[in-house]
Amino acid sequence: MTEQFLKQLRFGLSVLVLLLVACQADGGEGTAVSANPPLETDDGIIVYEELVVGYSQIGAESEWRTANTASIKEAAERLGVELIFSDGQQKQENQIKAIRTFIAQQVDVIGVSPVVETGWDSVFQEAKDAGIPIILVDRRADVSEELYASYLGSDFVQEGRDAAQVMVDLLDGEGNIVELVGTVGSAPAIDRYLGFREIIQEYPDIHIIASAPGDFTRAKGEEVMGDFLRQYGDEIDAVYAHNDDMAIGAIRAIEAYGLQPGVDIKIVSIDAIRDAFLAMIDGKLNATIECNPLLGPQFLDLALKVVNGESVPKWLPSAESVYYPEDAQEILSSRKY
Ligand code: GYE
Repeated sequence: MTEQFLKQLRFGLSVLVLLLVACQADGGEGTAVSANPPLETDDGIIVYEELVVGYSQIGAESEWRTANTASIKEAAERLGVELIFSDGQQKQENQIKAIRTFIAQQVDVIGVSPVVETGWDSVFQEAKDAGIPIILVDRRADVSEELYASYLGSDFVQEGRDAAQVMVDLLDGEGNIVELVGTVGSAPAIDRYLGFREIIQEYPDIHIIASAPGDFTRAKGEEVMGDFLRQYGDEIDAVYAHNDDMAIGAIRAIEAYGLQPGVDIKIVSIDAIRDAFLAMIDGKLNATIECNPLLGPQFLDLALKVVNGESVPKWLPSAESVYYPEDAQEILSSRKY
């Protein structure tokens, strides 16, 4: 009887031990997970300090881009967000690699400013399959809406229309324009090209006599404007540059050619960086259309909303305006980029 009881007790104990071991094994896994702590606070709401964000930036082609990068880094620092930042050096393949690394690192959200519009479907699908939302910042990608949570950025078509309207007024409805196009295949280059033509086509005496890529850089803007001048000389009445940096390059080329930028050749560009205000004060640039690069705070606000499952708009447009030389001096002091 006693032996029978002891046997049962031993059996019971060994079951208990087995159960404890099994629980511990489970707990062991739990410990491994908590080394990489789950996001939620006690009330289930994720806060900035818990957020891990991967950001794939295009590079550093312009002053706009430098201001954009600084804004994202500063906002992350201020809010306590862990930011893993990658510089794509103008190459889509580098950006795709960065996104794949972010997926492997299991970040909470991926922000990306796509250098060109197309070719993102597979890598965005990989992020979606891994449950990591993508937020497009500054530039749109040509993918289906299910592949990203939101797009934060400007209306580039409208910027092109605004630039054209200003140009029509400057030229008084007639003249020859040369165009410095941004990075080939990029959303702002495509849309600024189209928006500009939408308006210009209504003016039969205005002609776009040449259009070539200047890659959004000063150096290329200067080089291409030099080519335009050698080819068309003083037939050129105006330059439309898809960004201020290329306009500043064009100003140098026009001066080297012996003409007066802003006077002999009118210039309209986009971004509204500090140097554009300085060029307007010097009378060398006739107008700049604002494109706001200070997207850091809005991006992280969106990121937090997305991980908390809040609904966000598919497109959050930035607020922008047009600036002219007469206001340049006054506005310059308050410019943040
Ligand atoms: O206008 C240009 C830059 O994507 C809106 O990229 C941005 C553009 C900006 O390098 O200066």
